[in-house]
Amino acid sequence: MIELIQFPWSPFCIVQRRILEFAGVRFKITNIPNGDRALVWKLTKQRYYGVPIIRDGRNVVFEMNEDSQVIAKYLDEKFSLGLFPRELEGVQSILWRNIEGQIEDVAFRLTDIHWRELVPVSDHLRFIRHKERKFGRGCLDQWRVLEPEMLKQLEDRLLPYEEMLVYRPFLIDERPRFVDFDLYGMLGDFLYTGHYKLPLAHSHLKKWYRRMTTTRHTDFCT
Ligand SMILES: N[C@@H](CCC(=O)N[C@@H](CS)C(=O)NCC(=O)O)C(=O)O
Repeated sequence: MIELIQFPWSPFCIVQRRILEFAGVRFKITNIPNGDRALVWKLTKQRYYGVPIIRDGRNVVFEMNEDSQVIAKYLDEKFSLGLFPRELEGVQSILWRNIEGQIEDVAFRLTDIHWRELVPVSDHLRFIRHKERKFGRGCLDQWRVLEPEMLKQLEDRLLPYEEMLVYRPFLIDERPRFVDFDLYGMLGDFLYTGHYKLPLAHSHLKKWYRRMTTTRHTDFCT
């Protein structure tokens, strides 16, 4: 059985979890503390410390760089999900850079504001140290101050996606492609704490999000 190694509010982990659910296969989730990547390090033979990774029998699958989609492509091929049709490759590549850049950048900060509710006490020190080394001293408190501004920024950055969904049930096609799962993961992270809702003005996006929560590959078999 496929094993997904993750922590539950990670946007990138939500992407792969939803793809596995969409595939309709049984899989196992192993949660690790954000600050302890020993299992990932061991399984990848000291080649990777990020999440998610998946283990599928003897195969351990993980990303090669910031823009690779190795795991999603592995699952797509294994379960013939149709997430990466060749004719959509270019447009998907441009979109996922925007989704994992512009959208993720705001979403994860808004979630991290509530880190005390998410991170077990045993992991507090490692969590703060990791964030402050990457984003500077006091970053989590600064993000709290910037919360209203960041919410507005997210709403603005989501407008193109809302516009795309006026005409189609999914972002670029009549059925979900990889970018739908990618955006779903970033928004799943944003919604994870329960402190936020999707922007009221983006009504098509809200309906799409609901659709994306339950959609199954079998809904689209011809
Ligand atoms: N492009 C990668 C990004 C994965 C990623 O950034 N994961 C974060 C957690 S959300 C991580 O583990 N970063 C490394 C770290 O925290 O040390 C993917 O799609 O999996």
